[in-house]
Amino acid sequence: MEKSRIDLPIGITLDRFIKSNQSQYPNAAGELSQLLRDIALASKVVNREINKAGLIDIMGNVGAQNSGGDHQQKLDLLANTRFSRALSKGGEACGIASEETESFIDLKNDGKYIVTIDPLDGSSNIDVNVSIGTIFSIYKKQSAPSQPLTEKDFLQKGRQQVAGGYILYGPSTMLVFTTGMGVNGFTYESTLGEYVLSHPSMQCKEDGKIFSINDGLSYDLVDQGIKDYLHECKTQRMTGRYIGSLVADFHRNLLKGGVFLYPPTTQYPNGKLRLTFEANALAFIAEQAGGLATTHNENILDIQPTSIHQRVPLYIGSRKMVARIQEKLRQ
Ligand code: P6P
Repeated sequence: MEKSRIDLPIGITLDRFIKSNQSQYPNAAGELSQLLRDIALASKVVNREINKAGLIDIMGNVGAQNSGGDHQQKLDLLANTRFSRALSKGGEACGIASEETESFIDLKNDGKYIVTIDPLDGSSNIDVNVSIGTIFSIYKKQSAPSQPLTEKDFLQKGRQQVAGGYILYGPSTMLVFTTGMGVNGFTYESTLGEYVLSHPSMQCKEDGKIFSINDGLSYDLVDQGIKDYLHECKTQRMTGRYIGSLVADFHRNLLKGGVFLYPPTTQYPNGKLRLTFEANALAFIAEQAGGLATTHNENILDIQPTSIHQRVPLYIGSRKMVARIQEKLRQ
């Protein structure tokens, strides 16, 4: 007889997962574990505010733009405050760089790590109740512990990440992250206030039939190779799916197989998405799950950032599909 839900175990909570995996890190003294908990805590607060966005006056934009020229939504700023406050109080991060702020913030503590974060990606979808996300990367502070933070600490290659992850605020809220030993997904159980392991050892299918691109860009594409690739997808009757929230599009492709493309356009000659705040974390996850993330000719994780808000072209998802894009770009 099928077990009733009451008999089923709660499952492995994020706390228990982190604790049980901490022993795999010989030098771990628990700081990274605590930092991941701090990020998870902030996400629970943001999740609560997103879920009631339609009921209190936190929808719409604030009439200002961030350093990238994006119109800031009220929830963008609220999320930025929540994550910055949680990380500052937690004490494990000594600095934060956020997509919502021009420069990095030195938290002036002796934390070993720095965090780069897009507090609320896809925020233009908030008012129409479409899934949005948070994207974060964790790096070790490079400058000497006694020295103040410098911008160089925030210009590390994606391959230097200690951890990378995202929170997807969708029909259910999920936290997906990697510390370089595979990718695991946790679903938020709001009645318990816990993230519970729901997607252990996530793998990206080697190939897929879903391509994600803003088709409205068709006449703004600058690379014939991308036009040829999209034509090939359509002649092969692949499925076009585009949510307009990078985290949601990436997560679907991770689970079902597929590729997300944001190529150079006449408006964004270097691509629209940010290397530090978006591409690096998702590229770390993609690669750990067996997928791939590149620009035209470089693995995202190998790019040496030159500025915190640097944009890059992004092709990310099933390995064979990204490789096919590369072939088309070389023709
Ligand atoms: P477009 C949201 O603003 C975002 O940064 C990503 O989440 C999303 O994939 C992309 O931009 C959407 O851009 O130009 O298609 O609206």
